[in-house]
Amino acid sequence: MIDVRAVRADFPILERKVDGKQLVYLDSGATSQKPRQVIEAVARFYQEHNANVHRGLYQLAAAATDLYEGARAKVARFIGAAPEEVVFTHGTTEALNLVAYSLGEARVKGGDEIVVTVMEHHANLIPWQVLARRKGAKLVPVGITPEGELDLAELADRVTGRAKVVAVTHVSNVLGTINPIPEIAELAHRVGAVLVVDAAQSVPHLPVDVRELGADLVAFSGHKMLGPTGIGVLWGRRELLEELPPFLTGGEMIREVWLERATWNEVPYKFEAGTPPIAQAIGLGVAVDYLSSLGMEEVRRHDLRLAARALEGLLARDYVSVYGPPAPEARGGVVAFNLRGVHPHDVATLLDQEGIAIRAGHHCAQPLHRLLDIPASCRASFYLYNTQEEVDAFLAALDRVWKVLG
Ligand code: 7TS
Repeated sequence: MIDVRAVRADFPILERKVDGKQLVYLDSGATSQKPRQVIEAVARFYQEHNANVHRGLYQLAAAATDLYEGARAKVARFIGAAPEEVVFTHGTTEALNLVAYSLGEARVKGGDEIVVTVMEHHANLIPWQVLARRKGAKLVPVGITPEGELDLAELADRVTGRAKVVAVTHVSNVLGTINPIPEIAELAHRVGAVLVVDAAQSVPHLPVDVRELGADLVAFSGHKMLGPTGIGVLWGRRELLEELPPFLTGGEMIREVWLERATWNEVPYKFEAGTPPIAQAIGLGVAVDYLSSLGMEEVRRHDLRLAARALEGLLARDYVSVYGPPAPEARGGVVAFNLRGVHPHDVATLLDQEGIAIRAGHHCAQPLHRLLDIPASCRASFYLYNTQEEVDAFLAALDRVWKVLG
């Protein structure tokens, strides 16, 4: 079991007051807070080791390169991958843009189909829209069941021989739904399609082994898993990464350059043009150490306990509508909801006056909100530093909001 008191002592921001009230941070789905181990590692890099990587012949540059590559090895171990399959990007969004561009160049032509779901974050939708338009390919959306789970029967129908790509989120950032990726991988691979998984909400919260997942390309962000902003990961099967053309071009990603042409570096460097986010990658390595020391099974158990308590409390209030599966085990650590007839922005604003930070809006999932026939929703999301008392404080505060606005 996670010793949440000990964990909280590692997160300096949690001591902060908001308008004199103790901060209750329930927006880790947007970005997580950072333990001092990560904050100190980033500061230490700039104070003691700062140099550019992969080019300097002096000791400082060699140390910086070792730290950067050491972080890659840690991230690889964390997801059950080989280091050369781990590409550092600036975040999930950049990783998915890279994939849509490069996969588009290598594998997609006019008339082909790209299967997406209605629960995608815009980061796993717009790049595919742009690719479809560029290539004259067709975007094929898959819906959800009334319970808020992916409609697997519809997915099986949609993934035909015309599908070149299936792009799906592992965990919905609104519904919380955990999608059965191994099952989806089988459907995709049966027709020779590539499976791209947006793992931005899963790698921070669940034990994820990319081999067991069965996907071909997996993207996630450091800042949602205790790491710094500006660092993300694209994992890909080595053969596929080798086949794909580069996305960004320039320094670092080349082997040899003439005035009129160039050859590409080996993977993963082919996809890391320019100076990478060095301090951020090192910070992510320390974040991964932190998560590993607690154990991702324990992190999952802790999130689940909190989300289950929140879900139970929300479902018991007749003035609340909850979106997504009613069973907590079917979900990650996010719970989206609305108060009957109350605008979600008003809910978030009143909770903020009590020091409680939740997110309200469309959470970069407008098509999903349109389908649910709501303009926006409130979302509480939990992580390893949240407590049951915080969940209870949130529920009690909601009752007060309802008294004022209901
Ligand atoms: N995919 C999913 C499922 C996400 O939840 C997010 C960020 C992204 C992609 C994009 O990640 P980024 O690091 O490149 O921005 N989600 C959210 C959220 O739910 N609230 O703020 C950001």
